[in-house]
Amino acid sequence: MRSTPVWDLHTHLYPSAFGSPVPAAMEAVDPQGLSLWGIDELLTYHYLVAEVYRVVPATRLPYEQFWRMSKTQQADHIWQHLFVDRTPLSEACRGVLTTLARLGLDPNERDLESHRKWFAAQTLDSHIDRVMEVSGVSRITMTNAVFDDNERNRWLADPAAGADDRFRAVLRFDPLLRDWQSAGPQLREWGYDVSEDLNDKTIAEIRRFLHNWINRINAIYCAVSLPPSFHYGGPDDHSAGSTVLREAVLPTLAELGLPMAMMIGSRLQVNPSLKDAGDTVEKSDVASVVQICSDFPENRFLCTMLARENQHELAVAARKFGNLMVFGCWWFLNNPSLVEEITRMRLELLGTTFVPQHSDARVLDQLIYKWDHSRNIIAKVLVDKYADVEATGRRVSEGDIQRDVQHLLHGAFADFLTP
Ligand code: RAT
Ligand code: ZN
Repeated sequence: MRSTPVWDLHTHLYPSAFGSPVPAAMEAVDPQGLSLWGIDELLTYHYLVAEVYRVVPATRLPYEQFWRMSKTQQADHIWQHLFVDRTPLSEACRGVLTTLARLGLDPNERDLESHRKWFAAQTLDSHIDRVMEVSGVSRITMTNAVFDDNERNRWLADPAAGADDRFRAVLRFDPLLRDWQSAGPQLREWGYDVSEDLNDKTIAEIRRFLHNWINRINAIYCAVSLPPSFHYGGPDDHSAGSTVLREAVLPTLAELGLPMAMMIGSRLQVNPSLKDAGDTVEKSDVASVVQICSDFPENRFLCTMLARENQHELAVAARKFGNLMVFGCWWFLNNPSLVEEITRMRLELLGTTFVPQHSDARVLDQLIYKWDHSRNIIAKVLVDKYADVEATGRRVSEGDIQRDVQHLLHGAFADFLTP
């Protein structure tokens, strides 16, 4: 489990060609750069922004004041309150310590400057290699948000930006399914002849848009995050989102042989002052996933859900549909107790036919802790399951274990991409 390479199927990481706002040895800083790494980015991860507002509330530090602070000042604030004044017990805090320790830094060091010095002496490309080696990640899948101006313009300016063999691209287009009212005018601005009405011409133009961008970035799948209220009601469901999904997105993906990833259950911006940390979780509708898998047998679906309450029903759905691949313990589920419970349940219902984890890393170095922690839990669950099998008298060989682990960390996803 520790030495088998992982194909991480969902991250928010980028190759160095996308620019980096982090100071590094002999490298130019790109303030809007997308490739995040280093100690200040680790400390200002949105999971930790939410946590620092538990201990220094907005009545003492108004949100606007926090967002006006420089990245270094924000990191100092989080370090002081979560790592110096308190024991860093939460999973996101512990993750920073695991990361520092596995990079050879001292997790007892209270002086942030010494960590900063170490990171500032690295160069990004060699640091990417180092982090991949330490974390055992052999391939990083990006999330390429085409409706994000900063990212889209980088692809347009440098078509080769994604050509780094360590990375793979994923076309992400949430507004297309969540908000046709604003996605339509955007497409028009980009030269696609769409109207508000989802007529045949408009559907053909959405398909052309998808083809163009899938080809431009060489996407290995397409992805959306859907709200807890997401509902798909079958062929008679004429809501804009369902129409775009049924008539434009899924036929395009079936034609190209690419899977569609649905990440369902995040309710956006319940506290907008927290920015990326302001989203929450609510229970979602597994019946819609079942309907989609049944209505589109020519398509393949990757699915993860955010609510703990949806996990059992989703795993059962995967028993019914070979075109459904359940993956990951997403965001608020990425805590040891929940990863263990969910992985155990999935193994019991699905054998090894699921992808137990993805990192969702936003900061390169997070690959280290996300995979270190997850590998330990997946191994613990497997040990129990092998013991149960051996209790029947059936022997489990080292070769069996190697094959199973390789499948869980790499093969299940790779095979699903190219069946
Ligand atoms: O887990 C996260 O970091 C979230 O903020 C989201 O990025 C989520 O994973 C997503 O891809 O929408
Ligand atoms: Zn994500």
